[in-house]
Amino acid sequence: MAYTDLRQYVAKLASAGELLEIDAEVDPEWEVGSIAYKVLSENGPAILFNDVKDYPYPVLANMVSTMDRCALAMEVAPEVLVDAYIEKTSASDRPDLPVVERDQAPCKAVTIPKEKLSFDDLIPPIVSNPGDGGAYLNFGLIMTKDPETGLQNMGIYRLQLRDGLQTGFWCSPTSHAGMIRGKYEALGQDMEVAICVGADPVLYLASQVPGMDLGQSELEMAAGMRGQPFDLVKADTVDLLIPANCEFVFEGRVLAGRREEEGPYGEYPGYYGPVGQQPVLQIEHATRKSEPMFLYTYLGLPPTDTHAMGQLSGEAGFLHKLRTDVAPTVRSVYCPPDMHTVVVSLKKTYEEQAKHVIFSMWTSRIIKTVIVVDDDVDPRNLDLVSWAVANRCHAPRDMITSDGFCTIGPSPEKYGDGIAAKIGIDATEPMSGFPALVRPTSDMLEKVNERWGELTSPKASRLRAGKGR
Ligand SMILES: Cc1cc2nc3c(=O)[nH]c(=O)nc-3n(C[C@H](O)[C@H](O)[C@H](O)COP(=O)(O)O)c2cc1C
Ligand SMILES: [Mn+2]
Repeated sequence: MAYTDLRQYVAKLASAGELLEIDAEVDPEWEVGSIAYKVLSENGPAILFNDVKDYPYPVLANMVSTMDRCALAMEVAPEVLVDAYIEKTSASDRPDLPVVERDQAPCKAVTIPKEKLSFDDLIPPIVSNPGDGGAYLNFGLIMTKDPETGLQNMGIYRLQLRDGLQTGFWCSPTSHAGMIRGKYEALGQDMEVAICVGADPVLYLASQVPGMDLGQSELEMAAGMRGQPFDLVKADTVDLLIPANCEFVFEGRVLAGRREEEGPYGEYPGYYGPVGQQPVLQIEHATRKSEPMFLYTYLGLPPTDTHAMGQLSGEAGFLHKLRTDVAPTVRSVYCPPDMHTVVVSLKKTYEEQAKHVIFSMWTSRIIKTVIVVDDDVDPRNLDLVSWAVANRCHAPRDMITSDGFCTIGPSPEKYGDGIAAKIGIDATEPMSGFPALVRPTSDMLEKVNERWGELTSPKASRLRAGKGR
């Protein structure tokens, strides 16, 4: 059964042992981010902050920051997560998106009267990292509409909170929202926006599916991934559809031609992004559930929600691409959570195949480093991967670099206007011949496996203990 809303997902997190509830009061200015960072760096659970200082509602953090939690979000077993993601994001028959009446929409249970509208009562002023240029609303599903086609887009863009019910609105010019905003700017018109905070986590995963065309609907994608229709409702003051079961809705306009200083902001490479002149969003209307829960994501060094969602979409997308473009004998793909590296395990069927894998992965704008290993190496086992690089890679022959690629992401290592270099490491054995590997034969290991129960029985352990070992 698909999740109806964020609270149902939180209940699932709790029953799966994936939730830490913190009842003590915590400070949004430094403590929420620090706690989220600590728990993430220990690969810990999602966190429900029940008492954020001076804020009336609970705040959920780190909701999909591991592949296991992404699997919970998609309601599949972790072992089949990547395959399920490939299948569901490429499925063509997606369930409907029924539009429900306004009074049936839980997200509109409470409308905040205009004269009482204030960020203070609605948004916890969380500063993720000490060098950030202030508090941000950073995990809202942001709806916009292409003024030429009328088609709606959904993505996540950070919003720097300011006085006067205004926020910064930074979106990369290569994102759909960036392209759409450019169209409004050219028309000299404000851009209508609806920000939906807290919903079925599948909507968040769908918002990050890469490679979609401008105009392709992330909402439809989400319905497909969820395998069930979900309800939408018309926003009150802007011409956009929003998930009926989200926790908070903010409606407003990005002001044509206006620019203000935005940033700095701790970005996913683990460095602060620069201050820039960015567009300004004016919030004019807000509604909420009767008992809403806010949603926050820590951003900085991996792992975070951003890295886990990138890891999932990367592994799925790259596995699919390599199996179709290069070879069906690509065994598996691992994306470490830095967002720019991919390790591919391949059963080579001709000598140069690893190079073809490298070039295929270089065509992705996000990938900088490609490591190819043989199919006897689990790409997730970075110790074995580095063993393969040490023993199977002859650098002058097997390492290739190339400069001058357009790339995405705010890594400080890039130079010029988003230009970066790429590296490929072929750590596969040459097919022309290599010494035999040192290890027991598979026959020997199979026999050991057959005896495993006997070898590890309590009696055998006692005998071992008796020998003083
Ligand atoms: C937590 C989080 C914050 C993000 N913040 C931004 C942002 O501020 N600006 C941006 O351009 N992309 C941001 N992204 C990435 C976009 O949401 C992502 O590229 C999305 O697919 C863009 O969708 P679109 O191409 O339909 O606009 C963020 C992603 C996550 C997970
Ligand atoms: Mn889009």
